[in-house]
Amino acid sequence: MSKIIITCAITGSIHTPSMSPHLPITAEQITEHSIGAAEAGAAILHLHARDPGDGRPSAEPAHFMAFLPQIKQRSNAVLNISTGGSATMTLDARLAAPKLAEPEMCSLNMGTMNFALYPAAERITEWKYDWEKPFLENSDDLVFKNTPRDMAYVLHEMGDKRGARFEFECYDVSHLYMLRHFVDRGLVQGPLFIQFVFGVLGGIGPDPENLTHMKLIADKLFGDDYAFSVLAAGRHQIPLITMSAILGGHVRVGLEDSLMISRGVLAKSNAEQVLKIRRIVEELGRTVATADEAREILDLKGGDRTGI
Ligand code: KMH
Ligand code: ZN
Repeated sequence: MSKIIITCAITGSIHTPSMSPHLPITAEQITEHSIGAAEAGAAILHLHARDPGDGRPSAEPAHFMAFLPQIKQRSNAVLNISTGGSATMTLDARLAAPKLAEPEMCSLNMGTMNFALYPAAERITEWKYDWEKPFLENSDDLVFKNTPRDMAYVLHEMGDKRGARFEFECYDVSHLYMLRHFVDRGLVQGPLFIQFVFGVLGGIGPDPENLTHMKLIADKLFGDDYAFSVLAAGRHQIPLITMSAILGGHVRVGLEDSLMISRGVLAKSNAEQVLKIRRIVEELGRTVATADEAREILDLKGGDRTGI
């Protein structure tokens, strides 16, 4: 088995400030969490931005540029910028910062889908900011739009024109077939890095049987020319990614995907989650990849060839 790549998704656009006081919001917080995660063993940092005033998800290039150069200066980690942003944003808004930063990696969401966050609203009793409740509740009528035309556009703008490689976010088995379609059109080249996403309401559920099935179909569609990683929402995070490590896959942690470190206990930092999965995978006999080893495995262009 090759070395295992730990990706850490630092803040995302799903959780809101009322859910955890530890969710990084400002550029300084996102920087410190990122450096901590990298020092703990994350080779890849998956990044979104937030408005430092009230913590809402932001696509503003200035918000990204307030932390990207700082992280780059202090760490060799691969910087992976989300092109998913938040489901509430237009594709042009989602792409503004990645186009400017020309990162080594960016995410690519492989299908249009529901992205239902509203059940989380019921668990919150005290709201920190006015925007949070409607943001979560209105997700009962929200479409996360990623049409084939959108995907082709992201592949062209970020891949062909800027040399980025992709974290292909696959929330269902159907998304694997969509990815295969883009391979067949010659718009995507291996080695592919596929993120199997479990537990988003609107995507595939967090059952172990679904992971073995996703892997079975990916093996069939992509043969040896792909690597997979797993992320799972909330309490399913550690069990499902441990299963990925056992099956030869890579792992993703981070407060984007889960705010917890164990049952009923909030994670105080992203680094805590990195250290936890690192302990587990090392006990299982896997060796954690450095950032440069991840660059080699994923055939990335190099940290010196970005716009950051
Ligand atoms: N939020 C995760 C479920 C993206 O940023 O493009 C998937 C994700 C999407 O990270
Ligand atoms: Zn993300």
